[in-house]
Amino acid sequence: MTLDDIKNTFENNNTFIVFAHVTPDGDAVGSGLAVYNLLKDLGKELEFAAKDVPANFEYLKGFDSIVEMPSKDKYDVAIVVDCPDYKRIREVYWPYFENAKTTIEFDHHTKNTMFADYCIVDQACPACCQILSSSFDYMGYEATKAIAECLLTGVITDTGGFKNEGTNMETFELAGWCVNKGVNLTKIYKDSMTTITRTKFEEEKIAMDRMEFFADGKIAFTYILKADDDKIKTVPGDHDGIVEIGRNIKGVEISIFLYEREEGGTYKASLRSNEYVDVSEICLLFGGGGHVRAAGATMKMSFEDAKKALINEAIKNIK
Ligand SMILES: [Mn+2]
Repeated sequence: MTLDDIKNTFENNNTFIVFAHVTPDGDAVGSGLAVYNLLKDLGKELEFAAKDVPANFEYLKGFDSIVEMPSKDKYDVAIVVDCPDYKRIREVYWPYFENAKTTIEFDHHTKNTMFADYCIVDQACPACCQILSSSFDYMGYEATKAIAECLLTGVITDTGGFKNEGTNMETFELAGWCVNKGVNLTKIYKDSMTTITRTKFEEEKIAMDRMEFFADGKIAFTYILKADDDKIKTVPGDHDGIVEIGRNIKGVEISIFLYEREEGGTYKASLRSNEYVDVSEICLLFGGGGHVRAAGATMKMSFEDAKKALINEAIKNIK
């Protein structure tokens, strides 16, 4: 079985590099650090490379060791977590993936391209951290408390605090197991989900103020521009979850949040749905993807074109 091969790969190599998707969220950071801590405990030489990691995950072991760029030229093994295609890790990381002797991926996104030598992919799983938990179990590695904190962080954030579709018995079993291990669920829930930066609060106010509705209130749309970020002095992670504001409004099926990444025409779209629209299909049209109820895409076009294209596609999906 693939996990036996992965265990062999873990045991028989020395240098490892870990990557996750761009603009990492709690599941990406939790997954990356869970693998990092596991391999570190096995005495391996490794790095987890990521950029724009939200500071609210600083309580996780290994957070301070995250590097923006890998320090070696080449690694025996490259591991990609929480990512449907290695092209969705930062472009500067692609060569490290391509030059590794062996590649491994753990993921739960739809339309995963099975891009590694060894792929552990379960689209029905609500968090990559949940896949890692069962994978570690199968391989006979018992997670330490520090690893349990990483796993719980990913599970809490990707399930929206145990409420999103896909949350299942294994999710609660994992949470229960973490609590039993001594993990402080209250603190992790607060740090990863409910406590927000003052700058994020300011962004949310703007996003709420700009909320527009289409298709009889079934589509909610809002946005943040680079000028807003500059004025408020936002930090990585401040845009996370703003799309939920629209989804939580009664009657809304699709919530769209658009934010400007770089001045002059790169926008990140985040989409959420409540009951029947597969937003990953909409995002796929723009080169993105994700999950049935949560997806995103990067759009290189003007703000007006991006807004129009997204709303048009959303309307087509509304019943
Ligand atoms: Mn995830």
